[in-house]
Amino acid sequence: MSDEPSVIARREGAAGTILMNRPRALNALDLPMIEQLSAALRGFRDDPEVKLVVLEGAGGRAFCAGGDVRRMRELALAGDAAAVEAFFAGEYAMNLAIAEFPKPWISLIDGVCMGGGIGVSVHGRYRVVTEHALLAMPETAIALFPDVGTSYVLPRLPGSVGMWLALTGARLKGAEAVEAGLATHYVPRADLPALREALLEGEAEAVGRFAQIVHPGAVAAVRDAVDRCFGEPSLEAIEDALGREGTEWANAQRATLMRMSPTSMAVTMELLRRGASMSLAECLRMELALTRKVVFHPDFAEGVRAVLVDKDNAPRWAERARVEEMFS
Ligand code: QUE
Repeated sequence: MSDEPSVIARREGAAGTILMNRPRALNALDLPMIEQLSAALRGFRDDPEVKLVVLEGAGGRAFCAGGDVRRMRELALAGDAAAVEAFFAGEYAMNLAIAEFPKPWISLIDGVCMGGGIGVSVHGRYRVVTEHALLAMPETAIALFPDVGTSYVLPRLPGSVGMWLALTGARLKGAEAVEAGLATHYVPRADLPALREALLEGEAEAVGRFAQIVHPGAVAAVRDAVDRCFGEPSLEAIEDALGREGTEWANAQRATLMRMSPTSMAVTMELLRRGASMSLAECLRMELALTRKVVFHPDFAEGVRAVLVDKDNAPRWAERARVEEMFS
């Protein structure tokens, strides 16, 4: 139904609850949703009855698949820089407001969570994942870059895990996301209704009572290789290091990198390098400045076309652009 609200925010007991409700678009964030989420955040911040916030995605398949990049592509092709700016400025301001939110911000991630979905969850204290969660920063596939404050978050993950996730867009299942540090707690889907009920009492600590221990798994298994390869200082050196590994995993990572926008990968490396020594607010400002260049580079329209519009997954990338130009 087009008249269904795309964000449903209400007070339930001692909790403010927010439901991202655009399930046919996998709850991807458009500007009206960002504005409604921001308004809900302000309301809950100033309501003394609200002790914590619970954020969920509707439809059972997705938490939030990202941002409205199809629309950004149309706006970029139309040359509407002001509308592009309005979207990203609004989204990044919301990301910062979540980081600065003075009460527990608890995301229940029970499905796809990419890009903008990471941005509405990762800056909060509690990121609960289930066995159905799938987390990724896949922007290099559409010639964007890891944004929504992840230029702050990714360089602070263990070793070179952040660079690996940023360049390859690797998809992490729920428990793997806890291993990597993107998520904080693993709770089976079957226990989410009971956890939710407990949270409505206003005690964020309930999350800890429902959480199950995550043992070292798929991320631990590749961690040494990730650090050896993705800790290298240039794309060429990363590709060479992956070649030296000689494993099926390393070959698969190299094949993945070959499909990504060369410009986007170079921008991403520099972004994470800079983000490592900046505050979240500074990172978000850097990301916003980058959108003014990257969204209008031909690779972005081509990447969104290939992945989300025509879905042929056969982007024809431009030659790698000069990174200094993108950051200037
Ligand atoms: C990179 C992205 C996004 C993406 C795929 C990428 C993104 C996004 C979506 C998406 C997926 C399914 C939908 C939808 C959007 O996919 O930001 O509306 O139904 O929103 O490789 O950054």
